[in-house]
Amino acid sequence: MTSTAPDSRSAKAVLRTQRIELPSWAFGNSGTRFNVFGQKGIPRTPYEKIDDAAQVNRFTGVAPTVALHIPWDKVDDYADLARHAAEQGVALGTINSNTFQDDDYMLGSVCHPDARIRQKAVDHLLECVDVMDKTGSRDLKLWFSDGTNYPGQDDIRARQDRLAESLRKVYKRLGPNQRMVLEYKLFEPAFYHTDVPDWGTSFTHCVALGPKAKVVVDTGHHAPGTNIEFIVASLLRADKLGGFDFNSRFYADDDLMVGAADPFQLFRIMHECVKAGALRPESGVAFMLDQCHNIEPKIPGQIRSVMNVQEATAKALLVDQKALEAAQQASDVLGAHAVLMDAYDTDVRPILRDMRTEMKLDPDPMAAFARSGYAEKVAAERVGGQQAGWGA
Ligand code: PSV
Ligand code: MN
Repeated sequence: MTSTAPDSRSAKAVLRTQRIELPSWAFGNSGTRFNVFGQKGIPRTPYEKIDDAAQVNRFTGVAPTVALHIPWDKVDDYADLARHAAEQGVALGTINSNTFQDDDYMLGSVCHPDARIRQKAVDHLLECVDVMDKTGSRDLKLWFSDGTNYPGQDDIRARQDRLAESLRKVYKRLGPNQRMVLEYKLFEPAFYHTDVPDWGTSFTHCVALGPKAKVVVDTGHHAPGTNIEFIVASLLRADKLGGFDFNSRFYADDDLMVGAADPFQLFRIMHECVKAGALRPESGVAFMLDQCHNIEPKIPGQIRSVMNVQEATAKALLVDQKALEAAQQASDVLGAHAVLMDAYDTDVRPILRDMRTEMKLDPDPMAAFARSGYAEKVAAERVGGQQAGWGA
């Protein structure tokens, strides 16, 4: 029987067009609630964060946009920041909102019982859309730390009503080419209930809002053992997957490099994306990283993460879809599983090295970055000033 397996050439053609967005905050100092660890050469301004992100794109060739977090990346002149990004070969991407780092939000933001605080949060979200107008960004990313710590603390249903009303106000403000993407998270910082804890809640609100509202799947925001690829498949089926915040977890929201904890899971997620055609830019699915590197150097941490996504994608592209479908139709349980595992077990690193060479990149981005001397250069130059951190 002749093989119907996709060859490495067709996989490379898709991999070349893959786009992975980088989070500006991944380049700042990070840590846990126990300590934020300072590293040498950390950017002091959004401009310097963009310079660092541009290095990741320079060595991987597939990370040409940088997501901003407001107010962490607030600047006087966004057109100037966009110009600076373009000079570095990248562009500004998703605008992430922040309604979690203000004393007023202790009991919530858009779900808060006090109308004044809800309005303050909505005003911030509207300000983020103003920023999007200036940066030309398509997506407003919403994540709410809202929830309660104790049963009875607030009315769960009333909070959902407040959430719906606040979201409606922001949705109305979106331009024709703008979207809002609503991220869910099981728990933390609230420990009893969270107002957007799961994809069902996010989905329900997005459906009620309309076609410009989509769900974001942050891979770190699930209970252990959750079948994330099922969620991805379901959202893709309903045309409601706005994108990913990629990272990985062993325990909770660990924010480790994507694919580090469970590369098989990442492959299974990418398999659903490939099957649904979600890698095509027209699909509107944004592949973003959302990681805080606590102990590893930032730029190599991001390069490694991009490579991990590429490797999972390459394996997913190698799945023999025709053979898989035939085995599934024939109720051949082990045959179908074997088709999937054949792709997963393929060493795709030579394919990616080839592709990089064809793209006039170094086949080994980690080594090439280390050799470039950039890390030593910024460590020597970036002396004084306030290093960016998670929250600045
Ligand atoms: C919340 O845990 C989250 O995943 C949201 O995306 C925030 O904006 C981001 O982390 C900040 O790192
Ligand atoms: Mn996230």
